[in-house]
Amino acid sequence: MATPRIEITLGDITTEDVDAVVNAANSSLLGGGGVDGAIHAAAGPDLLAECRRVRASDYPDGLPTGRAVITGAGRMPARHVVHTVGPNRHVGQTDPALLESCFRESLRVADEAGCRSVAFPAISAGVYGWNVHEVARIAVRTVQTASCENVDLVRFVLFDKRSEDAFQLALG
Ligand code: AR6
Repeated sequence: MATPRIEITLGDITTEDVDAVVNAANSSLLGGGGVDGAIHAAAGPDLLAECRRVRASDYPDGLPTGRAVITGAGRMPARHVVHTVGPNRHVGQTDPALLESCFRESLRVADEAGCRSVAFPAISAGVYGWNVHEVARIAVRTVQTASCENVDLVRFVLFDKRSEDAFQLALG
């Protein structure tokens, strides 16, 4: 068991050649805008079909905030997508423990699936309205205190310079 090393990069997470890409999904698991829309567009219809099956069989009421579930990655270079639901500030979900849970659970699920490399976006820093500096602090701290059997690389893939700077600052 070891703590994964952290990399920070600017880019489009859908092009990452890692074992698992984390999706900032919503509880429906059926796609949406932002990074979720980009991942479904890049992965193609097989991902949506698998999400529908997972939703129907395991989460008929939707995936709860802070939880994570793994699927294939369709046409993306990655092998898996880990879908997690971040807290939505606009509906009063302001507890940092919920966001910490997204990063911890996603890492745990990827680790259990044997993944060695995992790419994360800035979960909840877009439509769900969290300050990217707070997201970055929670994300970095959660990975730095994690202990994994298989995951040895976590790459935060940020979509804009401001987010990249926030993560660099949090990493110190
Ligand atoms: N690669 C990396 N990061 C990206 C990409 C990309 N291709 N596209 C956007 N981002 P958001 P949330 C960044 O809104 O706040 C969806 O509709 C984006 O700039 O995607 O967790 C879901 O279905 C921002 O920094 O996720 C949910 O309904 C970060 O990813 C809801 O939005 C997260 O922004 C989830 O909202």
